[in-house]
Amino acid sequence: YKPDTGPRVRVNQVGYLTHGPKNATVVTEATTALPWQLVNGSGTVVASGLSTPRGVDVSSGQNVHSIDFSGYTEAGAGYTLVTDGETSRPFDLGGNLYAQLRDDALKFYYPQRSGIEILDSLRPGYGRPAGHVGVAPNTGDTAVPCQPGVCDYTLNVANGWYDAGDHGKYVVNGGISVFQLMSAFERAKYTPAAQPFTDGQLAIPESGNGVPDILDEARWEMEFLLSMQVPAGKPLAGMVHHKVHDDSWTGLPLLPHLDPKQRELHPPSTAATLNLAAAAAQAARLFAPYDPAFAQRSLTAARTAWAGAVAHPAIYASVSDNVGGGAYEDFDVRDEFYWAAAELFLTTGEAPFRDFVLGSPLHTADIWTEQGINWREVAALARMDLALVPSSLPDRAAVRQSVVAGATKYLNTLNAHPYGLPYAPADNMFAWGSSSQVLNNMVVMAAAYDITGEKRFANGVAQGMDYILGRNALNISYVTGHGEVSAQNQHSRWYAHQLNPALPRPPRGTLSGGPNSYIQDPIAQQKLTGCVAQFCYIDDIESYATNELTINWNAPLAWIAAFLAGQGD
Ligand code: 9MR
Repeated sequence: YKPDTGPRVRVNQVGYLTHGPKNATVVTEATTALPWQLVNGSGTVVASGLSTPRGVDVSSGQNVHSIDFSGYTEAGAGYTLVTDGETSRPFDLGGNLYAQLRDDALKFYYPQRSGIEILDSLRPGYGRPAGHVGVAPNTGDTAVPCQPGVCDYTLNVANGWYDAGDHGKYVVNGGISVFQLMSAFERAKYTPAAQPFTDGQLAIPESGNGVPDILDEARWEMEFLLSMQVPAGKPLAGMVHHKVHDDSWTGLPLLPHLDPKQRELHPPSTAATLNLAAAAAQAARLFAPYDPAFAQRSLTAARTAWAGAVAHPAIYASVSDNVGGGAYEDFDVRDEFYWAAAELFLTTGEAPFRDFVLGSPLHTADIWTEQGINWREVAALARMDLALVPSSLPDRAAVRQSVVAGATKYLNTLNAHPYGLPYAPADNMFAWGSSSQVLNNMVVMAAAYDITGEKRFANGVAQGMDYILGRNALNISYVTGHGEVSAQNQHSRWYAHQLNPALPRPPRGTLSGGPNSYIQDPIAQQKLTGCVAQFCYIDDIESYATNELTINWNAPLAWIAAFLAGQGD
């Protein structure tokens, strides 16, 4: 299998900030510097220079040169970069390149909702009946029983977002996703340069209710997370069920309201419980000005969840509980404890939470690994909030320094990488959802920028985006509808256009998981065996391990696009 990767000059196909860093990569046999020309939309050469040979890039196996044309600062559309007889795909130079991406990445969530009709008037082409509301053939999420023998009650867990391309809803993944959306909103509160999140921004049913749309969207998921808590008076009260999904996997394509399989609550886990505690504590402080009652309900849930986790600190989801839904297993919840304590402290200021934070082994550990932030690893989310959200934490200065140290690591990785990637996993093994790992490392650089004001960190974020939007070995934008050639067939049971042309493709602004070296689905096994890192990707709906869409991957995309939208031109 040889993918068509188009012209050998690789650029950010959306564009570059007028006064920001502008880098490209060219795949070539040449070992000495090549002349390049920047050509504007009317065909005039407006800048030129020489490439820098970078040798063989391990993430692609290609001999490459990099090109830096940051010196050119005229805004305009339809530029191309020409070198070695090749012309890049077109791109813009401008100041307002990321507001649209931010909004699209956030708009991804509404049609991902369960429990509510998706209005075609708000998302032309994407309208569909409410999923899992108890209307046949659904068994419904309005009164879901547990797996046999797990509990004697049912819960109404009809809200929330579907996790990904499947029909499952998983607390540990939902928690980090809604947290990052709320974190984008919270950052704007403390960062004067950030563009505000407004009511009416996202064309959702709640638009116009006086609450910023990003919080309304977050609340749809928060209501789900809250509803997953074990009721008072029941065994493990205060803990949170790990997930809800069908008793066996549904096939593709299948719209949510047509899923006939039995829904089941899976046992509570300490990880899910702490995840809810963290997200609900954060929600409590952010919703307070808009809906004090909801804020109070969230805080109460966060406290009872915390108590539940302290009482049951080692109840783990089973790795083999993966029939009909993902396992999301995690056998080390020290980071979840750290995160929940951090959020509870930031919201309440209470000494016991502060002391737990200060005593956690993760508070001073080097947590800035290549895959530092994901559903299993959340310590960095805590550390960044402790650094950025105002508080009386005694060692806050050291915490802020540690974030800068982590960001410096990612920046060094990026600077050494011929494709400008702030991601160089051990043994060159790209993870499932690698696009999100890249973006999450960029979130750390963005946090360092907020702490220091040093432009090199903001520039690192902009360069990371170049990779996501086309400066990569496959010459593809991993975000649907952004860039001339973008991912179009992400794995989804309802955006299954590839299988049924009557169904839509994923909406504009949908991130693909991206290269995954581990060859974990049948299409990858058939077409990608032996691939080198960046080549371990295929834009095929059946390749769920390289090309799915998820709520936790779009969240850092939205976070980063919002950051870059506030970077001026
Ligand atoms: O994103 C998850 C990835 O980190 C795991 O390696 C993988 C296998 O357990 O599962 C991924 O999550 C999937 C989940 O299990 C089910 N819904 C779709 C998720 C994205 O592919």
